[in-house]
Amino acid sequence: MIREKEKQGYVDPRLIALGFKPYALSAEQIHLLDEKGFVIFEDVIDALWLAELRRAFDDIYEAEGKNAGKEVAQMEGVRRLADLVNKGKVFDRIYLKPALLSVVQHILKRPFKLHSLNGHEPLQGHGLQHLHTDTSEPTVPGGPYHTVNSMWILDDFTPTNGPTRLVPGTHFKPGRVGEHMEDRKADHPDQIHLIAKAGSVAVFNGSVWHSSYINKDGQPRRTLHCAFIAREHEQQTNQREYLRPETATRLSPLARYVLDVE
Ligand SMILES: O=C(O)CCC(=O)C(=O)O
Repeated sequence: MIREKEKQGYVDPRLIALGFKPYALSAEQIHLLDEKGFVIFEDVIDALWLAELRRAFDDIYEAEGKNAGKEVAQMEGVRRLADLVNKGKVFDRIYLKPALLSVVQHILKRPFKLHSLNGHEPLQGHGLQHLHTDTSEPTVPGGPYHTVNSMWILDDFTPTNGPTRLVPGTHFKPGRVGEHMEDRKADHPDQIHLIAKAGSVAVFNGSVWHSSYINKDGQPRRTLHCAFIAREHEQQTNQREYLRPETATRLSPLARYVLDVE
C-alpha cells in the first residue's frame, strides 16, 4: 500500500539539534524503499561537482598506485578507493546529503553513523562479485536493519559496463544469502541492474542482496559507495582512527556526529 508522505517517521533528535533538515520522501519513494528496498534519485550531482569527483577519483587512484583501496579492500581488475572522507573536500557534501540521510533514518529507524566512503570501478572483463548484504547480521524480515548503502554514479551505468545488480525485495529473505542460493556469483532470476545516468544516486537497504557486475565493454564505470551503519555497530572505516588534522579542521558539528568523531 502506498502511504502518504512520511510525516511521523523516525527522526534522530541529535541530527535535528545539529541543524539537519530532513528531506520529505514522497509516498512513491517510501513504497519503493519498503517493498523493493531501493530508490534512485536523479540529477543529484551537478555538472561541475561531477567533473570534480571524477577528477578526484582518478587523481587519488593514480597517486596511491598499488595501495589504492587497501584501507578496506582491494579486488583484482577493480579500481578501488577507500577512506575518501580524508582525501578531499570535494567528498564532504556526499555523506551529509539530506535526501540520503532521510532514507537512512527511514530504513534504520535509530541513530546511525557513516560506515565508509569508498570508490569502485570494475575494468573490462572484471567486477563480478558474490551476491551479498552489507552486514554480518542475518536478515530479520521487516528489520531491524543494520546498514544502508548508496551508489554515487559518476559515469552512466549501462547494461554493459558492469552496473550494480540487486535482487529487489530480498530484505525480506530471512538469514543469509548462502542459505537461499548455492552459487552466489550466478545470475539470479529476479536480479535487476541499476541503469542510471551519471549524477544519479541509488540508495538501498544494505540487507538487499546486491553486487558489482562484470564490465563487458570496458566503458568507464566509476562509482562512490557511501554506506551507513546503525550507531551501535563498528564502522567499516573507523573515522576516529583515520581522521586527518586537515579534515578535522573543516568539519561542522553535524559532520562530526555523522562520522562519529565528536
Ligand atoms: O559497485 C558496485 O556495483 C557494488 C559493489 C559492492 O557491493 C561491494 O564492493 O561490496
